[in-house]
Amino acid sequence: MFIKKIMSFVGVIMIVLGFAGSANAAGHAKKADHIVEIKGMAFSPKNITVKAGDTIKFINMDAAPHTATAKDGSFKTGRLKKGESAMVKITTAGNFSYFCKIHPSMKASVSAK
Ligand SMILES: [Cu+2]
Repeated sequence: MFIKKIMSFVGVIMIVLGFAGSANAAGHAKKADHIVEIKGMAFSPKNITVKAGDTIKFINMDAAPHTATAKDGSFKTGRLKKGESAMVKITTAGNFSYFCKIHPSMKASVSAK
């Protein structure tokens, strides 16, 4: 009887751990391939080389809001406040210039191979 209780308790623990494990795996799969920080009114790194299909996470470290908006419209983060981030996917090869819609003098580029 007691053993049976222990076994079912262990079973519950295993299920909980299993869920935690799969949630972790899903989180890991969503990790960006590249990270661009927006800091001091600039994109860093300013020029990044990726592979077609890669994801880039833009993180705004500034107090000012920023965007990362492709000139040709192929990707955009939307407005990012301090500490916010957004992930975009570069679906095709090419050179993509992008800028901040709020501060258009902030320019950078993505080169996708
Ligand atoms: Cu900006």
